[in-house]
Amino acid sequence: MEELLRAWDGDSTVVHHDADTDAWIFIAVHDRTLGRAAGGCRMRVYDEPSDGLRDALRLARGMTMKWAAIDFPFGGGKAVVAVPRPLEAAARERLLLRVGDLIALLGGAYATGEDMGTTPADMNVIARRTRNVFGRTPESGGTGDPGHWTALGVFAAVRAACERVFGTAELADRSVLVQGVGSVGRPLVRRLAQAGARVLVSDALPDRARTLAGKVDAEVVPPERAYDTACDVFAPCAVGGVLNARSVPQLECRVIAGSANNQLETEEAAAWLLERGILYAPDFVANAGGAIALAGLEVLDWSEEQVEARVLRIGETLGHILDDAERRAVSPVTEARRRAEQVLAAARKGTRDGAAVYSGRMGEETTGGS
Ligand code: PPY
Repeated sequence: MEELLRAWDGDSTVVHHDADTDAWIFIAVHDRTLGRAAGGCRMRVYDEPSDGLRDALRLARGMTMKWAAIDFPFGGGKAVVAVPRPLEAAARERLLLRVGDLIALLGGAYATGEDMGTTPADMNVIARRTRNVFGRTPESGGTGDPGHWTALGVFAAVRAACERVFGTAELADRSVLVQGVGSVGRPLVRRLAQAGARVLVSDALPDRARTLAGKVDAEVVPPERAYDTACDVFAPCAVGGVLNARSVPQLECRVIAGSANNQLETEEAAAWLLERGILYAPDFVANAGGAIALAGLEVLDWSEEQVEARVLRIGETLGHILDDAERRAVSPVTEARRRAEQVLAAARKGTRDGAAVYSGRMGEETTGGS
């Protein structure tokens, strides 16, 4: 953990060990140039606590890129709760309250939300300790699971990428393999099927894949065949690190666009994809729909129509990135990073207006919880 923290280029990290559950809580605040840090809270079992910390640090950096890529007034941050085993309800609740206490302690520097392994109901629990929470249930005043918004953005990205590669954004008869049919993969599959695509679904939980496939007339691909099954578009919507030295040589697709965070295991994977002629839509651009929706609906006072229009613009943004990447002969992810870094650099120089637009709904802790 010392090594990871030393090598990290971020702002601050909270590390907490919970004696009751033997869980670790990591809160990583990567960059606050554009505003207060915001990003989800992931909960899962890791082999080692340090794997949880590594995940938090990488995911927080990804959020810095994501907010900058869409030019939203937030900084990069993420929380990871590394549990030793799935917890029973009471222990889980106590642990989430602890997460809330730590977020409150940060005094508004970081706001959380749901992520892999957490739910809107979990956000309600965290909200008992801090106001800096996105995505509570609608009954509790939140906007709930943003998964369908993320899916809409990925859908727009798939269309934009197909337009570049196949000359048309039309998805009729295009084959799309969706890896992971959770809260984003499922609505994405439905949209793709509606657009006439030939959908292939794969999930680590085979029942989940089979059930959905039956409903939308999709084909089920076993998890171990997700990489070498021929398709036009591969959409990773589950875990990160799926594009690596083992998977890239196997891929039989022309386009990669999905919702998983940190799809590239290492930087080199982007170059390998470029060499193989596979168009990779940078994850932090393609999957920004959830962040846009949470920020738009819960802080910026946007209507659903405004959110929808902004999420669909992910397709245009990606189009510009792909054009410029081609012109500069770099990978799309290199170009997307360059643009994000430009937004951050302009903000650091103070040449852009009003970065800290953050309504009174979140921010400094005033209530002290309950
Ligand atoms: C993500 O896009 O990966 C997020 O974590 C989205 C988000 C944004 C703001 C609060 C919580 C989650």
